[in-house]
Amino acid sequence: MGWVPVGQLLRVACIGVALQAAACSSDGDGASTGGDTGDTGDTGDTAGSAGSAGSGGGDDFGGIAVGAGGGGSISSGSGVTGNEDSCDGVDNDGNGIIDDVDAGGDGVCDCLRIATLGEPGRWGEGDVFEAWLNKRSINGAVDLNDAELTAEELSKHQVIVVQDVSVIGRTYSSAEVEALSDWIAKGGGLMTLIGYGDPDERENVNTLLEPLGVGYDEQQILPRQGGSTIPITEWGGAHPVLDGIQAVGVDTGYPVAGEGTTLATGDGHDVLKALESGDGRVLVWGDEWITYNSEWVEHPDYQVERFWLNAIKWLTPANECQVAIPPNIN
Ligand SMILES: [Ca+2]
Ligand SMILES: [Ca+2]
Ligand SMILES: [Ca+2]
Repeated sequence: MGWVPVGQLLRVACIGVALQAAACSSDGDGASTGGDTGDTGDTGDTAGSAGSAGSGGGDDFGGIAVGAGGGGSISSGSGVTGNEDSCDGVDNDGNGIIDDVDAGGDGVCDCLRIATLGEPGRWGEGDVFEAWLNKRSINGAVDLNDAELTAEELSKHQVIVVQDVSVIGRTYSSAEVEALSDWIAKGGGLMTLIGYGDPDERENVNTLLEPLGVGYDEQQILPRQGGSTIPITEWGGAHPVLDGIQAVGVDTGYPVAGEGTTLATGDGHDVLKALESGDGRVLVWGDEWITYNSEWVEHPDYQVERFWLNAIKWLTPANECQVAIPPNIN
């Protein structure tokens, strides 16, 4: 439901694309000739192609170049090395953490196995999974979209982020819900998002969350006049996910209700809960705007990128793929 002032759109679009590849700079004054400032879908398309083209060595994220074709080599562009582990499921350097590799020092483990369910949102600019994450790890993000959730499929992933699952064309079966719950109990990390705009969007994600006793409430968090996201500034005390976080925006999401520790509240609603289930961990966030990297380009007052780094790290098993988060990331 997002609305971006037209005056900002040109700049947002160019910056958003620049985050993903050199598309903006290679396009010269493309922003002024494009003219189609209102079509956020165009930028999404660009993001998709730029993400895969990014393997060519453009280093827009300050450190790493990911080998072409995924699964290739990842090398440091900043000279930050010193870790002798490699992505093979073995603790090669014997420091107690399997595959703790981050050659670029960007805070995302290069060996991370992360996947998304459903489709990305289309309201903001940029896509955290197509662009930001793909630049920071070898595997990038696996797009499971409407795939059947089976034990075999889920076992391939350490972290799964649920995007818009109102569009998958079915309701998740009890077998799929059970498979997901089992995967979490065995150490999987699940994060759910909401606020994509479909009237039925709560149904499927709440189905997935039901065994955990948490879900999204019916009463939508109303948008604020003027089109900007609502800054969430009330945080629930000491928790690794909240390190260095003062504000993150939400826009037309849904409150989080039920089990878990409330980590964030805004406009009188709980918007973030954290749960542990067996060996796994779950974060339930009441919006989807954090998936648009325009949120941290346009909002230096938000710590969206750091929030993602904290969340992914906390959701990743404690003895796998744990790398340090750089202190200078907002
Ligand atoms: Ca290690
Ligand atoms: Ca290893
Ligand atoms: Ca990395």
